[in-house]
Amino acid sequence: PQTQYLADYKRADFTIEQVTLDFSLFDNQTIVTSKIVFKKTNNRVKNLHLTGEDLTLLSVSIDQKETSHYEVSDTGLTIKQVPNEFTLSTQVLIHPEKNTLLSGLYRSNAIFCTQCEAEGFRRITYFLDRPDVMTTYQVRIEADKTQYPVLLSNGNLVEQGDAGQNRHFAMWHDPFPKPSYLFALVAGDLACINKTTTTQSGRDVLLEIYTEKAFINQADYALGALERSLKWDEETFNLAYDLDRYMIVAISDFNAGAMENKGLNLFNAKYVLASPETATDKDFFNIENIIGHEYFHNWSGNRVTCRDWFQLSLKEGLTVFRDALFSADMTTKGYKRLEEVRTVRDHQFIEDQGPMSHPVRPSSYIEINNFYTLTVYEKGGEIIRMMYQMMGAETFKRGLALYFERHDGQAVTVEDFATAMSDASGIDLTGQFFRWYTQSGTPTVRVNSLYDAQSKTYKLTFSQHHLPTADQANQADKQDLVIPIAYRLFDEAGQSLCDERTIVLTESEKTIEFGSLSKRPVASILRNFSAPVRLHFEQSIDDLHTLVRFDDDLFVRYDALHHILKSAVSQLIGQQTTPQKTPQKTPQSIPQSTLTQLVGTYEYLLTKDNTPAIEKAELLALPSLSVFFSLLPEHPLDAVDQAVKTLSAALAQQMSEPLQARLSTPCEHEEHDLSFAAVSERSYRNACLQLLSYAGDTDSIARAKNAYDQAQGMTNRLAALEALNQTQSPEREAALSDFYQRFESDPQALDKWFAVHASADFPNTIDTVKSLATHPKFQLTNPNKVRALYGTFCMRNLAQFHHPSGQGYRLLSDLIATLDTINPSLAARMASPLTQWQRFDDARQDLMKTALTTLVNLQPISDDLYEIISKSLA
Ligand code: B3K
Ligand code: ZN
Repeated sequence: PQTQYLADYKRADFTIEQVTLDFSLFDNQTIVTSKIVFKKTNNRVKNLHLTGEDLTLLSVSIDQKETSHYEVSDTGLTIKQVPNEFTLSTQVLIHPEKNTLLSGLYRSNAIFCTQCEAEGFRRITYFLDRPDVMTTYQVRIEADKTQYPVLLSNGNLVEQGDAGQNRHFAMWHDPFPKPSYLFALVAGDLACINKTTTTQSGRDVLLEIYTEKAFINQADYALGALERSLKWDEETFNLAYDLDRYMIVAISDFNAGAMENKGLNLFNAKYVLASPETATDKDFFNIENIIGHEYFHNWSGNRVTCRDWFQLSLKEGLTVFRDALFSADMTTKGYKRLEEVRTVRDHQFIEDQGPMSHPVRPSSYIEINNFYTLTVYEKGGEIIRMMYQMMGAETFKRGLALYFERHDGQAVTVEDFATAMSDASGIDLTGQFFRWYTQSGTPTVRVNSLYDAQSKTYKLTFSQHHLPTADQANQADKQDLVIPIAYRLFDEAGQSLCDERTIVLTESEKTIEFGSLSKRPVASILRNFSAPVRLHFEQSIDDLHTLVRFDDDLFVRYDALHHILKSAVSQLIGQQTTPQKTPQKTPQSIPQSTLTQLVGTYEYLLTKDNTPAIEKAELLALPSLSVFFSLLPEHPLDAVDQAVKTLSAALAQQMSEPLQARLSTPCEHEEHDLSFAAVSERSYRNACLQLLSYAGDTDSIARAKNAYDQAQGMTNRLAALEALNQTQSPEREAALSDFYQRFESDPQALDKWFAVHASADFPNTIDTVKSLATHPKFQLTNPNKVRALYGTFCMRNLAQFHHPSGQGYRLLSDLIATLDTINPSLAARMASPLTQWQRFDDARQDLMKTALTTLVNLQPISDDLYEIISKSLA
């Protein structure tokens, strides 16, 4: 496999003036005829090289004359001695009906659809399949009338009609020049709902959602979310939609979450279809967020796109940040921010530590699909957030406006973005700050505090530290960054001592001093997670409790609570590992004082605190085993697992009364009510139910079963099922079989059924997973099913996946080997749990590496999988 380097970028030798595509769709083959107008950008160039994969070439002509001056290879077509300007016509035959890669043109449940980002268009026809070659598309689609009554492509419908032999055609024209990765086509028997909305300038836009007929009654929420997205982007950034029509199509078999093709978004059905019976409030939240994200790409991605794929974060980081602002406006800032914090700290930091660590703008790759990562997306979004934090909302808006004004219609680089933002703000983002884009790894910020009672001064010293990473292995590769750190001081009763301020750390160490403090203050640092760093700040347990109770920053409260819980878990592990002559018989227990203080803080949250309910729920939710395991890297998984279980059970018992009291108050909202107040109430109550369920006693089983039986909507039903899933009880079995009967024919809801099985922390779960893999509703060709069953087991069921026998690793490597022949991009993604072997003990490391070695020796092996596995063994 070949490595691509950013440093090798060269602009294309040809521009494409326009393209006309004709698709003749049949059940057993598709013929694609293309007419492309090329013009040399450099007259010394002789040959034209086009990319193409899995295409059968039928004919080639130049300016209408058939030619034989060409060479075909596995990766492309080279036309020899071409004129300076000419029209190339090719005809190729492709097999969408056999395409299980879900890249290029493929069929999903009898619907023809496309996925072209990043390099899927080359599987449709020979082309300059690179994002800096932009052109206008005219597309004709012809297919059987009965099977494919709906024929869609980008832009405007210009003509449709009969084509004889029970066939029909549609012709689409997209007036906006676009790169090939934004091309889309859909043909199928689809139902549609629509709505007309009006832009601020008074233009009508037709919004349409298409789905399989059976599910069209689950599309209303998505349509509403789309309308809210249009409105929000105009109100917030003054960015309006630019075509007369915006279409979204829900597809069952989809590798990604969704795709922002110009005027014709394709979505994973999971992020379109939802009803209160089949989807949770969290599903609705995700749908709104992703609909927003793809819509916002129309400006940050489509109108201004990437020069090359190394610049992927140019569109993704920016759009992640834009969708975050949107979702925060639709819920609360704190709630949305915690969701981001979890993604970055619990997952992106792990990516940074592992074999695939890379900067937000990578400088090399083998397979670009492997770089649609948390680093490019989420850390990329964090970089934009830091710009926003440093320049303020208004200046940020001006910067964005300048960027779009300067680069509309262009394919640009991350530098172009940083330059526009610098020019608008007067803050230099192109120098030291720019290292955030080029340096990999998670910085550590250490904070030391010193209070001097005599002089009544308090000093905070901040320092930054950067460790080598897999891709930048020398300490010399790591330089100091620009790190905005928001902070505030409180007294020990939680009274504020100053307003929030931000220190921008540019040097390796810096001290700030506060005067006139008659007592040692409590510092609230890295408020709102103002930079994607690990914070090392030793605070006393009392200070942490003060912050949890009284700080007005949800992130700091959440983080302080995690530190308290971590310390309790670590105390428990300390007891376990105390050397003893005879094996420990007495059950471990948390010191009473620790427990009392913790329970006091939880009771405060439940009864006295007036935080919005949806945020309270976040505080009440105990961190997962995997979070504790990351917080306590010095301890083996098994010890952490044991201690977390002890802690959870103790808390559930101690908190039983106040939690039950909270749950006994009647609900104020109907279960099908999707208003923010109703969602918040449900989240809070379910957090209480979940916490109670850790007791695992007969009472909590009965309570959860009762909640399951009473449930009308999916939010409450799934919460109850997850509570029951803590115990191997007949009640759990009964609920699971009820769930199956209800949702047998709803793929999204059924995915939850697979996932609940796979997440159960029982020794026999692995056998359940194996047997569910042969269930008639399970399909390896459907990424959502693979992720629901295997993804949940291998990525979210730490204790069972990492069973010391290594059977989990074997299960996963067998799966990956099979998947690599079906869908390499998915296979490569599924490999991530194995690539993290460095985090585990020696015995597990050996077993994981054995699994990886088996995989790296697969013959054949895809580039996707090879890159991930070989890097993790390097
Ligand atoms: N741009 C697409 C992701 C495409 C994934 C290709 N492997 C969705 C998004 O980020 O909006
Ligand atoms: Zn995106």
